[in-house]
Amino acid sequence: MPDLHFPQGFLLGAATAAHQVEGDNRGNDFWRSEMLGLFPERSGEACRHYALFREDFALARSFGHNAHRFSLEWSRIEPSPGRFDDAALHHYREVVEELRRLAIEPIVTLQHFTLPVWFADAGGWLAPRAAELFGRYVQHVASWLGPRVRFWITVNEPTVWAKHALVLGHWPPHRRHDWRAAARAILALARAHRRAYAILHRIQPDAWVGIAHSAPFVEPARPRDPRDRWVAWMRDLALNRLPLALFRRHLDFLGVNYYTRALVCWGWGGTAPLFGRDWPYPHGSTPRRFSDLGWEIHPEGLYRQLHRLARLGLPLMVTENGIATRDELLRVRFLEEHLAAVARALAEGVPVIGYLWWSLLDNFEWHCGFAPRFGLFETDYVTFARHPRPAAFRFAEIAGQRSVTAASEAH
Ligand code: IFM
Repeated sequence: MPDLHFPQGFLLGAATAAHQVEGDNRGNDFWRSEMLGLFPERSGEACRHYALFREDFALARSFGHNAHRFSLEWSRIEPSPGRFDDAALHHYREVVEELRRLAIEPIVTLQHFTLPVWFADAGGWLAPRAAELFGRYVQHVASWLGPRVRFWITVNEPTVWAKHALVLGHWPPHRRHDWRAAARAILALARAHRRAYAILHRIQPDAWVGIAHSAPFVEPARPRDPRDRWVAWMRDLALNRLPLALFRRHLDFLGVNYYTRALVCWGWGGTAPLFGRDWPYPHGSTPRRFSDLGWEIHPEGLYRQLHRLARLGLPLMVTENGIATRDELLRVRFLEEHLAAVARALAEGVPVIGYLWWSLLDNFEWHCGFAPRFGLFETDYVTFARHPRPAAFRFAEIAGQRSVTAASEAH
C-alpha cells in the first residue's frame, strides 16, 4: 500500500486548553460553577500544567511535535475589568518562548470556553459590550506576545459553547433550551472575532488569524429518504454552514476540530423535527465503532469534511482530532486512520497546513470530569507524572517519517 506524505513544514503536534490542564484557574465562570456543585467533578489542580509546561513541551519535542496549540486563560490575564496581571502575561510569554526555543510552532487560542467571572457577570457574550471588552483583552495580549506568535485562534467552537451553555445547561450560565440566546451568542462571538481579527492585524500585519470550528461531518442515514436528507441538510446548516458564513470574511485560515460524523435520520430526538436524531442502528457493511463518549469513529468523515471545507478557499488546519478511550490499540488505529485521511485530502489538493491531536495529556473534560482519556500521554492525577501511550510513539514515528500508510485507513 502506498505511503502518504506530509510536506516539509507541515505542522504536527497536539492541543490543550488552559482550564483543562493548567490547574487552579479560580477566576473563571467554570471554576465558580464547579465550586457551586454544578459540575460532577472539579478541575482542581487539573494536570498542573501551569507549573509543568516546560516538562510537557520537552516531552512533546522528544516525541516529534513541531507545533503546539494552547489557550490563554483570560481570567488570569485580566482578573478584574481593565486590570492586567503582569505575572500572568509574563508566564504566557515564557510559554511561547519555551515553545520557540524547542522549535515548536505556538498556536495560541485567545478564548477557549471559560470567561472571567466579571465578564460573565456583566452578561458574558450576550452583553452589549462583549466584543469591545474582548477587544481590550486581545489588544493587551497581542502587544505583549506580538510577533512571537504567528497563528492566533480567537475563539474555540462557538457552536459547542452555545449548545452546552445555553441549550443543554451543562456549562455556565447553565441556561436550558434558550435557542434565541444561543443564536445571539454565536453572532456576538462572530462580532468579537471580527474585532480581534482587526486588532491582531493592526499590531501584527502578517499574523494568521482563525477560529477553531467544531466540524462534525453530517450525513443522512438513509440517503434515499428525503426526510433524512432534509434533517441532515438542516443540521449541517446550523452546525457548519451558517456559523462559518458569519466568520468567513475575516479568516486567514480555518481551524477544523473534527471528532465524529453525525449520521442523522428523521424522528423525534430533543431538537427534532428540525434537526432529526442520531441514527441508532448499524450502518453499511462495516460495523460502526464508537469512543468511550459514544462518538462514532469515522475517519472518512474527516476526509470528506476537509474536501467540503476546501470550498471556502482558505488554508485549513486540523486544530483538534482525537479519541476518548482506554483501548490503546484503538487509539493508535484512530490516529493512523485520521492522519491518513488528512494526507489523502492533502494529496488531492486540499490545502491542509497542520494536524493537532486532542490532546497532549489526559485532562479535565468539562462536565464529563477526568474520566475520558484523550491524551497521547497518560496523566497520573496523584503524582502528576506523564506516561507515553502507544499512540505517542506512533505519532513520533509518523512525524519522523512525515508519512503514513494509506492501508491503515481501511481497518
Ligand atoms: O475537550 C474538548 C475541547 O475543549 C474542545 N473540543 C472538544 C474536546 C473534546 O470534547
